[in-house]
Amino acid sequence: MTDISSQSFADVSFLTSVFDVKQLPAPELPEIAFAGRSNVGKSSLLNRLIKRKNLVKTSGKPGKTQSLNFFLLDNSIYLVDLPGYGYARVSKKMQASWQDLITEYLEIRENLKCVVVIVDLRHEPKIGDMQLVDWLRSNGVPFLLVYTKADKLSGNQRSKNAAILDAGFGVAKSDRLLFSAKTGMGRDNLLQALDSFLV
Ligand SMILES: Nc1nc2c(ncn2[C@@H]2O[C@H](COP(=O)(O)OP(=O)(O)O)[C@@H](O)[C@H]2O)c(=O)[nH]1
Ligand SMILES: [Mg+2]
Repeated sequence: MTDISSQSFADVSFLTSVFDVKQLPAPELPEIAFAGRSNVGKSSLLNRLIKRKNLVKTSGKPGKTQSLNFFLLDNSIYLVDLPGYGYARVSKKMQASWQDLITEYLEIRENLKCVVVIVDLRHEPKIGDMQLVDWLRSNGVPFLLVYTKADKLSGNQRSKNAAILDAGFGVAKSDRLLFSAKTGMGRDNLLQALDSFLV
């Protein structure tokens, strides 16, 4: 049994970028994937999680990540930064090819324990997020919702917005958590929640 909350995070390294499922590393370790709209704060969340400043590249250029980027944590767990979706300025054709890659990956990846679906706490559920959650549900892929950028709202607004997102996605309070890459809020909760997927 592997868990993530007891990892030292002493050893985290970039492993590989995958542009085609044929390039996927052998599925010999449990894997957690991170998905979200471009610019939602996915790279920032990953860096906060692994206690690194910028190992996962954050960028001002949304829609840049076109590959599945694999990181190896303490020789025990693969963490995968999935391409951001929903960026209007990339062509339809390009959006379709990313979607194909992500869908194929999610369908075939036998060691995938959980997809962390990251959404912005400040906004209402967006169509791309709803589609992803619906797809994960109907395909039986375990997922966890994380509402990020919580530092940008007051306590009151946080609960209000979280309730709107819960209703939109049809999840219970226990199926999601609040996070801030800026302050580190929610990191411990996230690690603990992920443990329950890794058993
Ligand atoms: N205040 C605040 N800003 C954040 C947070 N997470 C990300 N950001 C900012 O949002 C922008 C996009 O972040 P990035 O991690 O590159 O998003 P990605 O495209 O989803 O990987 C950057 O300017 C980050 O500094 C957060 O929790 N709080
Ligand atoms: Mg990113």
